[in-house]
This record gives sequence, C-alpha cells and structure tokens, in this order.
Amino acid sequence: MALERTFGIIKPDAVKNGNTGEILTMIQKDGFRIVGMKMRRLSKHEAEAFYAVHKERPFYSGLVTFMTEGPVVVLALEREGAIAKWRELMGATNPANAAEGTIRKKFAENIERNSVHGSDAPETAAQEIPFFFSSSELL
Ligand code: 3AN
Repeated sequence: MALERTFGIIKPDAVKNGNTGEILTMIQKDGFRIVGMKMRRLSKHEAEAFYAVHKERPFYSGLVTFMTEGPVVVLALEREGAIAKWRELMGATNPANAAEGTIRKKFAENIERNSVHGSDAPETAAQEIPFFFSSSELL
C-alpha cells in the first residue's frame, strides 16, 4: 500500500460529548500519523461549501446546521492506504450498520450526528485537505 494522506473531521457531537481524546487515541493506535490538526467552529458558508456535493440531498440544510452548531476538530492523517483505512476505522455512515471496534459504532448518535467525517477517495482528499490546511500547517 502506498503512503497516503486523508482528511478527517471530529464532528460537533463528538467534540461536545468529550470524545475527542478517545477518537485521537483510536486514530494513533491504528497507525496514522497526525500531520495537521486544529479546532474550528465552521461558518455556515464554510459548511455549505464543504458539503456542496450534497446540495440537492434532503438532509443538506440539517447537515449544515449540525456541522456549525459547535466546534469541530479538522485532521490531516497519513499512513499506508490512509483513505480506505480511515473509512474502515470510522465505520458505516449509519451507526446502526457500523462494525464493532469502529468510531461510529462506539460514539455516533445517528446517521446525521455520526461523530466523524472522512474523505471517500483520493480526489476528495486532495480537495478537502487544502480546504482547511495550508501547506505550512502540514507537518
Ligand atoms: P459519509 O460521511 O459516510 O461519507 P455521506 O458522504 O453520504 O457519508 O454523507 C455525509 C454526511 O451527511 C454524513 N456523515 C451524515 O452526517 C450526513 N448524512 C448522510 N446521510 C444522511 C441521512 N440520510 N440523513 C441525515 N444525514 C445524513
């Protein structure tokens, strides 16, 4: 597997519930190197732009409201096969379907308030990392 970088968000539900530390531990124990990390409160404009691909979906406005309700932690993560491995550690979008040992199984409240985001493909990671990090912030 090639060394890759992917993008992640610890979402407002997980930050609010005090799960940031445990999620970061799970990420590090799974072999990721954290190459970028910051806590942010997304503006409505940022959340709308970040999720623009879902603009036509019925859950879009609720998703934007949720993602702006409190602070998030944005992450750039590196390891071999990072994109697929991060999706695996996150678990299924709907926590009801998430496998044991995944972040969403452990922490997610429901399909919307599902604790973490992760890039789903190399092209997405290549857009999402620079959306939040300048190159000097990737260490
Ligand atoms: P994933 O986050 O697993 O890549 P996407 O890209 O289909 O899933 O959805 C993006 C985000 O939109 C999800 N993380 C979740 O917060 C929200 N979402 C997805 N599907 C629904 C739904 N049916 N109802 C409410 N929110 C949803």
